Amino acid sequence: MLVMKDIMVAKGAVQTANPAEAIAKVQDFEADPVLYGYARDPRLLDCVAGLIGEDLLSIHTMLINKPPNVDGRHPLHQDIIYFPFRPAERIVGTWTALEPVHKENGCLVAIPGSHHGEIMAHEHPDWDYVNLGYVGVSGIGADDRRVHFELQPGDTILFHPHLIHGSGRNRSEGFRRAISAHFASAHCEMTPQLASFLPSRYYTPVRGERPSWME
Ligand SMILES: O=C(O)CCC(=O)C(=O)O
Repeated sequence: MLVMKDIMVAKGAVQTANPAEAIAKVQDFEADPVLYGYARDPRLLDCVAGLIGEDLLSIHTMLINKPPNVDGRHPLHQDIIYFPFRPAERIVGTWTALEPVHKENGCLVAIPGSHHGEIMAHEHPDWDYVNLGYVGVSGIGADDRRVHFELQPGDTILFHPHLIHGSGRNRSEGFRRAISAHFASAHCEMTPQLASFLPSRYYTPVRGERPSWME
């Protein structure tokens, strides 16, 4: 499990009232039965299987904690750049609100139709504080085509890994928490060259057949 501090807290630009306000993300929670219960939930897997088939691997998990008082923006990006699996059509991301999310607390945003586009070049945005590993599509800024996903707890988005998405600042007094996972079909190819420069992750069969490269 990887617990990521918010960059403003890590750099001492913001003092926190309690430890929860210091955390930006908890990644790779496969070893935690409660959190990982999300990625194993049959209701979620049924939706995922409807898009990419019954043989499923979970390839990334994340609790996203956007605390108040920090920048916390997530630049507009495509998740495909983080995964060594292809084709992209057989990867899907899920993102579930854990509390009401809206413009004020920095809900998820996305550019409609962008999943039809190619993989784009990404760069670190020119912001004063950007969390480690957060990159955005080169030159994109806050694109006016973006739409906001205002959701209630439990509402879940499923999205293509080419979809350009991100999130804004949390301007509320409270947290903006969400839980998220990515899944790939067990019939995807895994590209060792790509895998070699990406962080190592848990690739875990969660339904159906295992991929042949795991045998
Ligand atoms: O929940 C958010 O603020 C955006 C998260 C996201 O897009 C990501 O971690 O790739």
